[in-house]
Parts: sequence; C-alpha cells; structure tokens
Amino acid sequence: MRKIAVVTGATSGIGRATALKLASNNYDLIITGRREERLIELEKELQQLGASVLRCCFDVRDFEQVKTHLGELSGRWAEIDVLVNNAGGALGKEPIQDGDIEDWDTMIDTNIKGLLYVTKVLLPQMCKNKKGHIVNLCSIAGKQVYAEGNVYCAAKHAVDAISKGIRIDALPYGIKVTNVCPGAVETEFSIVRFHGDLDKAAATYKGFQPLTGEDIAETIYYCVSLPAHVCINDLTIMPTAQADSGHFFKN
Ligand code: NDP
Ligand code: 8X3
Repeated sequence: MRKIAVVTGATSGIGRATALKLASNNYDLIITGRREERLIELEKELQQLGASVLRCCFDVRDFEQVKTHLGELSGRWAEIDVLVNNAGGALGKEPIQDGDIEDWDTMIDTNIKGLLYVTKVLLPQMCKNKKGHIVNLCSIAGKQVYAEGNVYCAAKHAVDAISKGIRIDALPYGIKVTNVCPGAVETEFSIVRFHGDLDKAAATYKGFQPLTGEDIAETIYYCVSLPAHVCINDLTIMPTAQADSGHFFKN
C-alpha cells in the first residue's frame, strides 16, 4: 500500500527533490507551488516513478486558496502520512535599517503564516486519523542570527517555535514533528533572495561545496522512515565546509 505525502513548494530545490525521493519510495504525492508549468512537469516525472499525483497550484500566503486546494481532500488523499512544510525562502540581505518592507511582509507571510495556514487546514484530519508526520523546513537561520539576515532569521526562529508548539499540541494524536535546519543548500534560494541577481546568487556558494536539494531530501526520507516509536525532533544539517551561520572554510 502506497503512503501519502504533501510537499509544499515542490516546484524547485528541496521540495522538488523531496517529492521525487518519496515517489521513488512508495509514496503518492500532493504537490504544491505557484508555478503551474513546473508542477505539471514534476507530476509527469513522479508518475513515471509509479506515483499517483494530486497537483495543487496556489499561494500559501492566501488562506482561502489553501482551504480550497487542501481543505477537502477525500478518500485516500485524506490519509496523510507525511506533510513537508517546505514552501518558503528569503528576500533581500541587508542591514535592518535598510530593509525593504515588502520583502519583510513576504518573508513573514510565506515562511510563518503560509506554514501555519497549511498546517491549520491539514492537521485536524491528521489528528482524526491519529497518524502523521510533519516535517517543517526551518534553517540554521532559525537557530542563529547572522549579519543582514535579520527578518529571515526571525521568520525561521518562528518556524522553530511553531514546530515545538505543534509537537506539544498534537502529542495526544501520535503526530511526529521534525524541524529540519539546513545550512547552505544550492537551489533557487539565493536567486530569489537577491531578486534574480545570478552573480550574487552564485557568489553565495563560491569556494566551498554547498548541500544540494537531494541531500536534504535523503535526510527527510530518513526521518520519515524511522519506526513509529522514534521521532527526530530537530535536525541541523550543514555542508562540511560550514561550521555555523557565520563560519565557512572557503578555497
Ligand atoms: P527554492 O527557492 O528553490 O524553492 C522554494 C519553493 O517554495 C518553491 O517551490 C516555491 O514555489 C515555493 N514557494 C515560495 N513562496 C511560495 C508561496 N508564496 N506560495 C507557494 N509556494 C511558494 O528554495 P529551497 O528549496 O532552498 O527552499 C525550500 C525551503 O528550505 C524554504 O523554506 C527555505 O527557507 C528553506 N531553507 C533553504 C536553505 C537553502 O540554503 N537553500 C537552507 C535552509 C532552509 P513557487 O515559486 O512555484 O511558488
Ligand atoms: C538558508 C540558510 O544561512 O542562507 O536558510 O540563511 S541561510
């Protein structure tokens, strides 16, 4: 019997790699993101791996859209085994006094409120089913604050707190919560952060070997594959060349 996973932000990077990893390992997938053409492309790849796919194109910042797409899952699709709250990212990297209000709003609305909206819609059913594993994509930025990271770090610190909160509140229902905190992963993250500036994005990963989306997907798969009585609550995963938010060994 195949399991059911929801992966938000599956159109790129960590989310996309996680959807593919799960599809290769006996999961059917509910995939979400705003870029429909990317979802259609991914749906085909997942189907080639034998997975059934429910494709949901919406913006996690809009609670009505979240409800419309995920609020009325029926049949097998409502039997969610794994929810990967991955949609998110950073916008801008500057001292807080020079920060852009729109960037701040987007980071708070996506990383915090979007994750909450998806959880609010899906968790009641998971509690009813008395099963499920929520994997929240936090970050090393949710553990440490670094120069010019200010609001992104604040948003990911909130994710860290929300993971702890869900774990306590959903405890009676046997729901696992894993808070995954990666260091530098080379995806579209920095392209988005630097508003499409490819040179700045590439410079982020120059002189050391960053993690890949696939590295994080492997780790998520490990976490969700453990026996029912075992839960990894919190996991920090770094490139070997990165000690913490501020210390890199670069060539
Ligand atoms: P990518 O930019 O490659 O992927 C981000 C994904 O989030 C995309 O699929 C995007 O889809 C989706 N997304 C963003 N905003 C929205 C929105 N408003 N509504 C719906 N979907 C949205 O970055 P990563 O794969 O690296 O990031 C995935 C997660 O991992 C993020 O939460 C990020 O903060 C976190 N992370 C990343 C690290 C890194 O170094 N890369 C390190 C630590 C954590 P679409 O644009 O199609 O909507
Ligand atoms: C992404 C990692 O350190 O670039 O969350 O903020 S970092």
